[in-house]
Amino acid sequence: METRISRLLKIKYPVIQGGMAWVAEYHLAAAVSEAGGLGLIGAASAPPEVVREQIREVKKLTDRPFGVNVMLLNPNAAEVAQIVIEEGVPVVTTGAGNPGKFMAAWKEAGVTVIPVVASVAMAKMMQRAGAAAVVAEGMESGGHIGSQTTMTLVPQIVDAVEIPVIAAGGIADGRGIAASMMLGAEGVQIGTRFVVAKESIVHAGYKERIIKARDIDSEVTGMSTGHPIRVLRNQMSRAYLKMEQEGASFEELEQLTLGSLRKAVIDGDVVNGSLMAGQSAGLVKKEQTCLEMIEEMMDEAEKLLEGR
Ligand code: TUI
Repeated sequence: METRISRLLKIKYPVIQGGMAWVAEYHLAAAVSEAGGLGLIGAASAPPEVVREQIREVKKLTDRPFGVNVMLLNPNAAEVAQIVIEEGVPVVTTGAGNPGKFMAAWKEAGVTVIPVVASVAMAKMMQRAGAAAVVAEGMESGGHIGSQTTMTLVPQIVDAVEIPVIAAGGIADGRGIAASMMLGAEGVQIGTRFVVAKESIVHAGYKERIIKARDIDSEVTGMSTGHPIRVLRNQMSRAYLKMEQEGASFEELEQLTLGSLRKAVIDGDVVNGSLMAGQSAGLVKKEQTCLEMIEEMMDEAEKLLEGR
C-alpha cells in the first residue's frame, strides 16, 4: 500500500511500530523494519549510551529504515536527541511532550521528525515547527495518553494540517488500518499487538495477559497527576488507584510505580508490575512473527479498502 507515509519513510507498508519503553528494543525494531514497516527503538528513560548501543545493534540486523522514539519526559532527552544525530538515525518520533527545542538541530541533520500528538493544537504547532508528519494518538493507546479518542482525533487533525497523519490508538488488525485510512490517515502506528510478537523480548507472562485480555481489562491510572497511563488491571493498578483516591501525593505515587514497567517486561511480574497496554489488547489473540502480523493486517486492510 503506497501513501505519502510509505514514500516519506521508504518502507513497503505504512505501518510504524510504537516506541514502547523497555519493549521497543533492537530485536523488535529490526523485525518490524525487516517485515516492511518502520521499527523503532524506544529510548524512554534508558541511559543515552544504551540508546546508542541499541541503534548500532539494529543496524547490524537490518539495512532497512528504522527510527528512534525520544520520550520527552526523560531528563536525558537532550543527550538522546544528539545521539540520534551522531548515529545517523533516519527517523525520529517523539512522545509525551513538545519536541520544539530539538526540531532545528534534527532538521539541520536531515532527520525526518514525526511527533506523536494528542490534540489538534499540538499537531498544528508541530507542522509549523517543521515536522514531516504527525502521529495522532487516541486515548485507546497504552501507556501515557491524551484525552481524545482515535475516531474523533484523527479526522480533526487530518483537516487541520497538510502534512500526512499516522493514526494510533486502538489499531491491531486490518479493520483498524482500513478504518484509519477512511478517516484520512496515511499510515498507522501499532504498539500493543507488537508486544506479543515472537521477536519481542517481553516476558511470556506479560504477553499472556495481553492475549487473554478482554475489552474491559485496561484502566487509566494517574489522572490526578497529569500523567494518565493506560495499563491492564492488576494488583498494582488497583493499589495505585486506591492511593490516588485517598489523595496520595505525586511523590508517593511515583515511589509506588518506580521500576514497575521493568518488573513486568523483564521479570514477568504480572501482579506488581505495570502492564502498559492499549484497549486493543482485547483484539490481540496470538503470538506471531512481525512479518506474519504485518502481512495479515495489510492483506485484510487492502481487501476492505478495495471493497473485496
Ligand atoms: O508517549 C507516549 N506514551 C508513553 S510514554 C511512556 S513512558 C512514561 N513513563 C512514566 C510517566 C510518563 C511516561 C509510556 N507511554 N505516547 C505519545 C503521546 N504523547 N501521548 C500523548 C502525548 C502527548 C501529550 C502532551 C504529546 C504532546 C503533549 O504536549 C503537551 C505539551 O504541551 O507539552
